[in-house]
Amino acid sequence: MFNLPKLAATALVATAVMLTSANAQTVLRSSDTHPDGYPTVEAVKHFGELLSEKTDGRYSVEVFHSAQLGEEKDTIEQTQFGVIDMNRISIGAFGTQVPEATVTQLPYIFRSADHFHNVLDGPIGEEILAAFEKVDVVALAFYDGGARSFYNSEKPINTPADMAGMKMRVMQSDIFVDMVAAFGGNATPMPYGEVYSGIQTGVIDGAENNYPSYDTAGHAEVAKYYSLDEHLMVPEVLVISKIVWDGLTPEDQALFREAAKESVAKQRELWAAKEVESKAAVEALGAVINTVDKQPFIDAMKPVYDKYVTDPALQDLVARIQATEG
Ligand code: GTR
Repeated sequence: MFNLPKLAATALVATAVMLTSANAQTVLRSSDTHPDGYPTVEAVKHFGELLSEKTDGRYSVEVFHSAQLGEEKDTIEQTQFGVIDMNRISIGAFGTQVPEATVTQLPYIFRSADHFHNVLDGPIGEEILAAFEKVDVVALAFYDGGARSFYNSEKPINTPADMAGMKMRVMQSDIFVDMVAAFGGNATPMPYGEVYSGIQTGVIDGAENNYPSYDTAGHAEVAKYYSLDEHLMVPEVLVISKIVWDGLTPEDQALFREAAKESVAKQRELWAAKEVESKAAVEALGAVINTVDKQPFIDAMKPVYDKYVTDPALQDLVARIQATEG
């Protein structure tokens, strides 16, 4: 009869000892909207392994994939409040909260994957990462997110005029809404997890994303026309809650940064392979892929630049990005 409380008390003491001991382990929860196996999910797992090695097992990471912790916008708020420790998200999901990061959501700001890497791997990338502290997260590294193009259930898009009247899902970011409007379409902001049923039920005609998302979220099943206008290359970013960050020693903060930077090479390798694999997968499913003359699409984006790049500091940032080689 007395055994049960005694056992419970012993367990409590054991837990307390574990928590106060120098070998205490902290498992950080990290969110991702993508399914297990997706390049970003695997990269954050790899980051966790590197971190664990560097901290002799004091820190490790558990990745909650497939939006188990919620849709991106909600998980950002939870990360800001310290409810979720870490997050791998698209910069697009931050909307226009961080002006320096918003420039990466300007259509056609990046000319190629090389240009994207040259910008983000250098001082401009560091400047953009540092800007996230204003919104209570610490950004550790950028991952690849490829080029985003429009897809829909109706017809191939060859010119911006083909988008007239089409309802296109976008991320919940004003700049995405203005972009679709400038192309002549009707933007419908909605969470990623609602896109499949949105297209299936005809609430929207289509959306825009890279090949791996188009493939793994099943969108190719319901929207078979994929038009390669490649209007955006939005970086993925790995962030940690500022509340969690401020509780780390400067030495551990340096190890977190190191592990994050080291995980980038792995993500890029996985990403490059996944783009090829996903393109083949959607083609096998019957996706109709067309190329477009990009110039009219580029020209149509002037109002978006005029609206979002008014501040002289941002004009300078955009000019420096454009002047970067690649
Ligand atoms: C993907 C990105 C996700 C999510 C999604 C979306 O490319 O990796 O993080 O932002 O796009 O469109 O919502």
